[in-house]
Amino acid sequence: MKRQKRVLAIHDISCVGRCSLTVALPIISASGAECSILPTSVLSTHTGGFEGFTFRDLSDEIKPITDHWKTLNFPIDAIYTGYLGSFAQIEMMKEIFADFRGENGLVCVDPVMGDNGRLYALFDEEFAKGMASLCGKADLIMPNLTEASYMTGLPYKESGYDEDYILAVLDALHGLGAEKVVLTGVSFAEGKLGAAASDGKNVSYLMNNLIEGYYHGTGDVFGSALVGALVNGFPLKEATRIAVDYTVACIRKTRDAQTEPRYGVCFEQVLPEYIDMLKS
Ligand code: PXL
Repeated sequence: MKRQKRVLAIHDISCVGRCSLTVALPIISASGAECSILPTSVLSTHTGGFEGFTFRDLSDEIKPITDHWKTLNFPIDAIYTGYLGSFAQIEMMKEIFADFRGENGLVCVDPVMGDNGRLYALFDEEFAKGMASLCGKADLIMPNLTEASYMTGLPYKESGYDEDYILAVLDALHGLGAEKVVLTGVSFAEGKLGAAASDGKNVSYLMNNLIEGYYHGTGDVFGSALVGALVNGFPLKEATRIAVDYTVACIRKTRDAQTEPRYGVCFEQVLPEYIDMLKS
């Protein structure tokens, strides 16, 4: 029987404030791949800008769900993990990788934990160590510079990066065990921002124009667009180019629309641009 590419996206559901699964599902679906999901927790909103959010850990559901899946024996082309709801889920993810990684399957870990030099609410340094060990089980990891610093112990720098610093961070990230690393938040020149993509041999810098301001959920937009491009067969460098350009298009749209940044970026209206990039 013929089949479509399938991505398994494992993130929380933040009901309001576009991030994690409310972003991964539509973007990966737009890439043409089927997006299956495993929710790690349910929150009324994300934790970055709303008072009084609710949080329910779904760890108890994970094993019954995956036990059922094991009876169905369906192929998965890429597993994409993001925000995890508890420390215990880190070990659960390792089991899922072992049980569901297909023959040519790609395991992508976004070690979602923090930004701007700080961990998000609900995470601590112990969690960061756990995330570092999960990164060791992935084929591809996509931290930002904050997450990279918490996982490698290298100092966090807010700005003023040079290539030596970025190469040292990439080297330390490869040291965690992943073959491919895409590091976000890299900048070498004023007004430019992007990502460094390393396959362990070559490093490419994929840059675009910096748009001032803090836009929530862009890491998940970037990661989803990257995974969508990779399952469509784009090599790492080209997939990263697409993810950078799509994320910047989303931010530009949001800036022009003047919507409240904590509600996430207006990624929906630029999905046609993403689909066009995948046709190129
Ligand atoms: O976008 C990352 C993210 C995902 N999920 C939850 C979050 C955040 C960032 O704050 O709070 C629940």
